[in-house]
Amino acid sequence: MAITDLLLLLLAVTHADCFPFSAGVRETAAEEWQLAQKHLKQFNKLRAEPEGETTVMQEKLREVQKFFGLQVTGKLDTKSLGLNTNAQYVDSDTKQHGAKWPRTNLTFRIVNYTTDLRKSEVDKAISKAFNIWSSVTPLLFRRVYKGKADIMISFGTKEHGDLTPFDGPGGFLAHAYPPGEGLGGDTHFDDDETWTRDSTGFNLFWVAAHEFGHALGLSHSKDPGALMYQFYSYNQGYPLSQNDVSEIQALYGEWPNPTIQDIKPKPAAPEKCDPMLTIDAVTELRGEIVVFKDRYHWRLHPQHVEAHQELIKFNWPFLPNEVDAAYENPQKDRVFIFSGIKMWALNGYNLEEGYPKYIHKLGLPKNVRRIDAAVNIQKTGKTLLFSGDQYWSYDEDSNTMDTGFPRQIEEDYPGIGPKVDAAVYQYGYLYFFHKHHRYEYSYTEKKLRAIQQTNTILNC
Ligand SMILES: *[C@@H]1O[C@H](CO)[C@@H](O)[C@H](O)[C@H]1NC(C)=O
Ligand SMILES: *[C@@H]1O[C@H](CO)[C@@H](O)[C@H](O)[C@H]1NC(C)=O
Ligand SMILES: [Ca+2]
Ligand SMILES: [Ca+2]
Ligand SMILES: [Ca+2]
Ligand SMILES: [Zn+2]
Ligand SMILES: [Zn+2]
Repeated sequence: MAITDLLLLLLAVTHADCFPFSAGVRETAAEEWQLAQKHLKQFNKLRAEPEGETTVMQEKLREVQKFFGLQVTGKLDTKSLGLNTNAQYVDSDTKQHGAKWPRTNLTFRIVNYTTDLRKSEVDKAISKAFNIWSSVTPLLFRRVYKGKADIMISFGTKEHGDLTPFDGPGGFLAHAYPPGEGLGGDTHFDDDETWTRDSTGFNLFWVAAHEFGHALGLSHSKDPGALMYQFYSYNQGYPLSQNDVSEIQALYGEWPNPTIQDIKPKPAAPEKCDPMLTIDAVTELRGEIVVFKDRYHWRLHPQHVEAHQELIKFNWPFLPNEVDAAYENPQKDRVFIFSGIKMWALNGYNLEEGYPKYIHKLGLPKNVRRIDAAVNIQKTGKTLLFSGDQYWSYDEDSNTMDTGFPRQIEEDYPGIGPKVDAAVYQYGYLYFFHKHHRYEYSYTEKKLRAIQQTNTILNC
């Protein structure tokens, strides 16, 4: 039986696919990249093959890891944002379409325990993880203490009885078998990981809920905000997104007696090519464009057509769930993020010391409670800060507000309306976003040149 889930730590391979290099891709790097992709394809092919190939597979994985670790990341331009090597990759291309349990009453047994947590804590995490799925479907899970259960749960290290050995700390975190007899539904956790109740190690409840999704027949979701997304990204609060709920209900139906009120699936990820798309903020970041929308962001590398979507928290766990405005100061190599009356300075994936700060430290009056949009004009060193129908000009060299501001947006930038959602400066043009339109403004001529749809920025 093929395994549905391999949780991989460390290597965000699909990330690499989206933005492995900075603007100037050298030929050798591009060649290496092609080679890496070839390796990855082979690796995926092996992954899809039945057990017995597992040693080869593991070897291949190590090879790929080594390859990426030593070659690709080694060749990264230090100024590019590159791979988020903190990313934990959950891997599954063994689609389980149609595999489901023929009944809704299922049994589980916790065969043994990790020593990282108290037994009662493990019990609690496991039953909470089952409850996540039973609260939205007619599924019922009953715990048994001996003999066979549909879902046998165990912790093991290295070879642990199914010829699919774990790999020590990092790498594979857990795996689960799709519905079926015997090994079907069984869920194994790598006990070389540190299992926790919080986010300090790997959150057992979170990984268990994800794995049980596979044990019930789900494959991975494309929605970066879904529990069934391929990357581990622990979040407090209700873990299911609308996408997870739809998928499980497609298999088992809806919960016939919806009395539980605290079920609030998170809304699905915004679609980049939705003609009515509006955005929260946009900035450049070391040559890439980053577009913020709800709790998600897209990253668009100049060499790629496809924008890559992730949760904001995935790359910057310290940022709030939603942001108001963002801009880059390329001289200082910092990106500034605004949300409410606070601002954060990013150095790549890291938070600059001394942040978050209050936006009033910039010299804004106290009655400004949020920034709608921010943009840095490279050639003047000025940063324009928009709030309501006014804007300010901040001098990045002297770190002071320019006199003569605020000014009315409509007076200086006629044609874009009284307010802006987001702004970015590229190729000598100022781009303003308001609702589902993008306004292209010539900075030098102070002239509106074109109006497009907001999603133009995402190559739609
Ligand atoms: C499932 O379990 C519930 C509660 O124990 C029971 O009432 C019901 O008849 C069972 N259904 C099936 C199909 O076994
Ligand atoms: C738990 O059970 C599994 C499967 O029987 C076994 O391989 C593993 O060694 C056990 N782990 C511990 C910590 O006893
Ligand atoms: Ca089983
Ligand atoms: Ca491991
Ligand atoms: Ca905004
Ligand atoms: Zn998975
Ligand atoms: Zn196993």
